Amino acid sequence: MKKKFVILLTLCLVVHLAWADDGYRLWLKYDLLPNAALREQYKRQINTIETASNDPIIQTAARELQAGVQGLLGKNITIHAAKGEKSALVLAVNPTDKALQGLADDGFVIVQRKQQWLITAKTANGVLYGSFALLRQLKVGEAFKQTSYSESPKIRLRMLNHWDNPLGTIERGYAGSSLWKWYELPEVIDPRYIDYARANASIGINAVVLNNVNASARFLTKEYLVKVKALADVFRPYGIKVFLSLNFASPKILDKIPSSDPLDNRVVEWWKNKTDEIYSIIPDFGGYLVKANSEGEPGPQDYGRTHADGANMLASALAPHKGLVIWRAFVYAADPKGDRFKEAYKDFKPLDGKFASNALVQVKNGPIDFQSREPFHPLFGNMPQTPLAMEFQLTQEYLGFSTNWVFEAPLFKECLESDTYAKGKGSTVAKVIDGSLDNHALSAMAGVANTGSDRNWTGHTMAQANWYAFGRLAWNYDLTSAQIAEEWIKQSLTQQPQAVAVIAELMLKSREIYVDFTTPLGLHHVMGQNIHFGAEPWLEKSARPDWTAIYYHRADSVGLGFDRTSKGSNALSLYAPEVQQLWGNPQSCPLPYLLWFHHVPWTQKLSTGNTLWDEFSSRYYKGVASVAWMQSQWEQTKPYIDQAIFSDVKGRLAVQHREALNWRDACVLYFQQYAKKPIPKPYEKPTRTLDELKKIVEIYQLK
Ligand code: GCV
Repeated sequence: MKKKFVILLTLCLVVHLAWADDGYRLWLKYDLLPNAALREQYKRQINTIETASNDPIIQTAARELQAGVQGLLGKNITIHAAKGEKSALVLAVNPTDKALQGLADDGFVIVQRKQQWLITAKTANGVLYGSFALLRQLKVGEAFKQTSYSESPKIRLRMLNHWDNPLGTIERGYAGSSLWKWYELPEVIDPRYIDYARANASIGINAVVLNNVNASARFLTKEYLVKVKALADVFRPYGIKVFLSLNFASPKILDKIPSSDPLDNRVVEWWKNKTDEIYSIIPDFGGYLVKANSEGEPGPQDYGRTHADGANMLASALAPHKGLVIWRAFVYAADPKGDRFKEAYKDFKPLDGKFASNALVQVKNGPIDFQSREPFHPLFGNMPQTPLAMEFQLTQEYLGFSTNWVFEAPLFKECLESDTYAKGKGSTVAKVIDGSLDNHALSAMAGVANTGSDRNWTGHTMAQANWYAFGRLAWNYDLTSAQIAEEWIKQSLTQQPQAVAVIAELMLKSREIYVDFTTPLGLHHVMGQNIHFGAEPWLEKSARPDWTAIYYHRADSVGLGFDRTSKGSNALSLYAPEVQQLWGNPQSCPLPYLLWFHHVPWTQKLSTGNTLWDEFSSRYYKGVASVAWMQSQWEQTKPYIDQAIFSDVKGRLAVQHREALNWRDACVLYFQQYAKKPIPKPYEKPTRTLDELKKIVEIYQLK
């Protein structure tokens, strides 16, 4: 009896393990295509992979196609030199091919002839992206309808920024520790580096910054550069270039040069030599990302120089090697009377046109700091002579870490589609970023990575979709959030139509639900000081005024919100007149931005017909109810989802519900003290007191 039980238990475990999906394979699952007809059709069409090139990137493409086709179609296929055989999948670099005219270097054409498939591009990278596009089509279970299909990326540099530290921690990382095992490098190459590169290449990401922008100078030492080289060697065959964040005081820290003044010849010489050394080790090194004079980091202003002086000194060290300097605009002085909203503009706008030709300025999507909703950053459209790179945050610092489900594609698109009116209607942020509005050849979009050592890479399985969405939008920002969600679900979770529809709806609503139970109507920056997922609207003291909550919400007996009109900080004046008109009037300002720009009386009637207080407090209740709705919707997917993923997401949704209740009760009770109004019907007053909530939040904040 005992023996039988053990056998049964072992069998159960084997079945469970065979079925369990730990999320490691992301959207790169090459399991047998469920659609038999399609499988047979492709099987007839693809017998071999042919390539005339030994280029390592082409070889990567061929190997990936081989693995994909074998897994998806269940058919062994070989790779061999070009022979022009029937039913071959041919990979070719052909820069003069007429079909490629007008496409970017990374673009590609897939041609379906009677007897062959042909993936052609101007560069090996293009062939790689074409190969992944073909695999994507197979994975989502669709046939190519056109006989000729082409794509071309809109942005040149599609990069991840890792905020990883030498000791393996990740600033604002919620998925374990760093992927980079610095101590083991360069001798040990974790196979995970290759899978990371595959995932990036599959969505068009072609550059990575390995380390935190709050940078340790250690990364520039010889000891670390050989480690960086080892990673660059792994990533190169996937078309990915490596960049480093640097510490501006490195000459001082590493070599005791008495200054780090960018106009001091000793400093200029130091950076030139260091840069030459880097290129002697990594010949295709991408360049530097710099956070300077921000949140305590050193920079050129320490010597009375400008950001442009600092950037240009580095740019000239990089220029002979065709390297780039990416200079961040995330700066803000601690001025209790000022408005942080305006700080970056104040520093950078006067520098427009003063940056070297191999420099870009990287701007966060909004003026404060990756809040769940921000108006677009006023520098977009205001620095026409400077290529501006976009910085989005994939890691969910202000979006519930890895216990909340927030699909970020709608957030990214909202910003990219915003109209700056810089050159009249249609001057969208996307057109600023891709260089088309002001004729810049350089263009870049960066995402602060959400990856870590967790087996499923991103902690919350659903956060994989944010990595995926970032890559897809950097490639083509015209894709809709719905398209991206559907692609991701079909490749990563299930192709069962009803489940796809349920999950897609959850994804598309998730960001708005998060906004509702945390910061509705344009409220912002009321989270805890250290641990940014909880509410702490009562936070009034911090090392800096602009790190408190009261600086932003300005609640009083009259109303709520930050007046940024001409009667207040006048930050609105940084935008084009059309934008000012859109947001400037509290009666007509779209509700999602209302409290960003106006101090609104509690009793003011909004377009919904409710007063501010009623609308504001109701949103919290609706938000919590929506999380409960997410939980019940998720239950419906159970028969169609891997059980390990199903249970994990179910658990995280339960945590999200608990956190949503905390946000609701904390904010409603806190702001009610100012509004002095009852909770609107039919909602019940929270059963907990504000003091009880404060205690809970204190525990979260590790105080
Ligand atoms: C890397 C916010 C984050 C910091 C981050 C900073 C930045 O302030 O809380 O952790 O530092 O942004 O983007 O530089």
